[in-house]
Amino acid sequence: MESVTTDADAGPVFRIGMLGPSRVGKTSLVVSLLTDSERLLGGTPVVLRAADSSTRARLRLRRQELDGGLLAKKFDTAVMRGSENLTYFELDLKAGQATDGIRFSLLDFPGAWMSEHERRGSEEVRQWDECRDFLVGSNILIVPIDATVLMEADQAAHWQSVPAVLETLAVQEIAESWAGYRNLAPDEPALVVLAPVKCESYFADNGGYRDDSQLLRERVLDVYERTVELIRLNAPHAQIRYCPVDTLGCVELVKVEWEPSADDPGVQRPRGTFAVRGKGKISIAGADDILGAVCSLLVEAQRKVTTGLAAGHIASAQDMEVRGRELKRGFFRHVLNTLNGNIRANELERSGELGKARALRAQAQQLQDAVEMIAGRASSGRSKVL
Ligand SMILES: Nc1nc2c(ncn2[C@@H]2O[C@H](COP(=O)(O)OP(=O)(O)OP(=O)(O)O)[C@@H](O)[C@H]2O)c(=O)[nH]1
Ligand SMILES: [Mg+2]
Repeated sequence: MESVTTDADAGPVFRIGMLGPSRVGKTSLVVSLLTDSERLLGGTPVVLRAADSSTRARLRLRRQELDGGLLAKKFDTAVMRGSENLTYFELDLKAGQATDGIRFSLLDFPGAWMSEHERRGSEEVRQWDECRDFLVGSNILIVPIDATVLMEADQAAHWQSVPAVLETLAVQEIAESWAGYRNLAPDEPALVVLAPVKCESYFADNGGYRDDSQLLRERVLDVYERTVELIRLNAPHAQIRYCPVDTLGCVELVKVEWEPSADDPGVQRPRGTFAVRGKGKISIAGADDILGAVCSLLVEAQRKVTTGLAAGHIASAQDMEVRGRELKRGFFRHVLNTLNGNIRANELERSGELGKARALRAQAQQLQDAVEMIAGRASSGRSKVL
């Protein structure tokens, strides 16, 4: 029992990697997921919070940028600054003032690193290697896809540029490695989310004028067909979901210009200009489906722990030298600790601190109830299990 406490205390086990090239919408999606979680968790005693001050500061900065763009009433996808560093968002899902919660570590990085050009310095190469290791070892891989690239391509030259603009081969290669790695721990949660973003003009459910959602889905599934196939082949247990998101919601695409890429001869990149609709109030759509899918994974992990299905896995994971230290640390032990709250409560009971033990169990129960409630909510109607 002792080693359980030590392992879970070692830090976050639930890892989420954002996988996508430059300007595709990774950072915006992270901010949307966290912003929308406030609404989704509203009415429950549970909060999803930045777990450290640098994560808090980064989120605030990004929201200010967004608000500024909306106040200016015009939204150019090239105006927002891209990420410059590898960034870990450390997040806690917890009940009220509880000290224990479910810790998530989410990685965001400058997507330009995926385009392996020759001028890269050694530090960039090192950081990209770190990213790749994290992505391959995560439980959840979120793949933001720029919907404007797929929906506004209407000439042969545009379509020829799509693989380079979306870096589909690099995405495919990492997703394949991820699936191979996940297959070494088939009991552990594994989820890939294909998440088209910048979808405002293709859905009629969030202030948009027309519904091209069917075409968007067809195009995404067509372009990422091989990626989905490779995940299925290498990790048959992994869930794959399609979850289109509007991170802004209150904008309409008014113009797209395909411009020659400065770095890749022959490649054209779309530059979209969005007009702000109405009062310019952000209206995130679809992010709740991603949060719901994450909560479903937690519920499933909890079920495995309580029915003892994970016990064999915990034992066998110790022996697997091939898997990284992170994976061996034991996903299920962490879930056991946080969702049950039992281990620390037992210790407190033994030392006579019954009031604290009771509070701890109540918090763990609240967290579990909220996670189950979110997992059980109906989807927005946009998402689909693939
Ligand atoms: N209209 C609209 N614009 C979006 C959406 N998501 C992202 N954008 C815009 O797309 C641009 C790029 O978004 P980022 O989130 O910075 O993209 P990124 O993938 O983090 O880019 P790098 O940091 O360079 O890798 C920004 O101008 C965003 O405002 C969306 O859902 N709708
Ligand atoms: Mg970014």
